[in-house]
Amino acid sequence: MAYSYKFCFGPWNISEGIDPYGPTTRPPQTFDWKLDALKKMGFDAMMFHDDDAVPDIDSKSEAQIRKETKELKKKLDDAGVAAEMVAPRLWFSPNTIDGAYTSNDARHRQYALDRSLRCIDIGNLLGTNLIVLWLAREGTYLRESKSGRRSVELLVQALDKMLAYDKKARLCIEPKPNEPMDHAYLPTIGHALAIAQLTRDAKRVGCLIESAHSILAGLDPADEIDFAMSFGKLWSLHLNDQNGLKFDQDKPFGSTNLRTAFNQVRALERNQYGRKGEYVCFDVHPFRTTKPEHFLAHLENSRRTFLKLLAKVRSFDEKSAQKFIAARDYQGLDQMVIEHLLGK
Ligand code: XUL
Ligand code: MN
Repeated sequence: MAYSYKFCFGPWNISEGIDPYGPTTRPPQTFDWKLDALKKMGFDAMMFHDDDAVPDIDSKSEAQIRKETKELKKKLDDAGVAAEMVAPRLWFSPNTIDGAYTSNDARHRQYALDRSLRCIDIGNLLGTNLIVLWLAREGTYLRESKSGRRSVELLVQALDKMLAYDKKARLCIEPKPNEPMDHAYLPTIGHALAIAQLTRDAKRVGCLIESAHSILAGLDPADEIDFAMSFGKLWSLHLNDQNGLKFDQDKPFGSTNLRTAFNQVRALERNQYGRKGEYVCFDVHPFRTTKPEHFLAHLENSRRTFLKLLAKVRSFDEKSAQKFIAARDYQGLDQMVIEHLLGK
């Protein structure tokens, strides 16, 4: 029997429209409003940065962090919503101006590590052992300011300390090739899976694919999905869309390229993504022009597009496709895919 997928998004996906050249265009909403919206829309889980779970986390004591996390867990339980993952937000603090795990300042590296360990604690209290690491500022504007070799060593040290801190924690690397930096040390899924092999427990280091990040790396996200899933390493997913090699756009899933989106859903189906409890998360943002009354449309639309593409994947005429493939008639196959997507 065909199985169904579970869906997820984060509080930051109900965003206010600020960009580097203009202010917000929609009023902020409270966390409770966002959780209520998620529940009403019938999503299954919420993903968190550590400071989505505990705002102003750096100014709070361990005891206060525990208290607030437990309060959040109660809210989630009451709403019947799971916490999918927790990610340390390592890119806002004055301590991470020169990067986090690879900062040239040992005190700042320690800050990044301490914050990551607290993030594991928060995950445990929220009922998830999945820790997502998007490294943001681990790149450098100036190649000569850091040694790439040393940075890899520092990254491995940080991963090892997290793995040693909690034997159940699973570290999920979310690669992105650029933005906010021009380059990153872990730009692709290949890099994420390779660095896992250098750690003390490679089995507990996996990855998260974001469609836009793969596209920014010049790769096809469907190929990244097949690659990661060949290693059993795709533990989370941020579906969205992206118009070429520009800034990260976090457009609704399928917004730019329906066929690429179709192929991502196809890769997920062929690899049985979700069978081990993984969620389909949408890391999408409303367009800046979106009015407050359409605040949630990008999330509903992303799921709607996903489900419509899932129906297209499941009704794809595999037999006819195989005939075209056997005859090396890829022209015919191409048109068949286009007409299938266009519908009657
Ligand atoms: C940044 C990005 C992040 C991560 C979580 O491009 O995608 O929101 O998903 O830290
Ligand atoms: Mn993401």
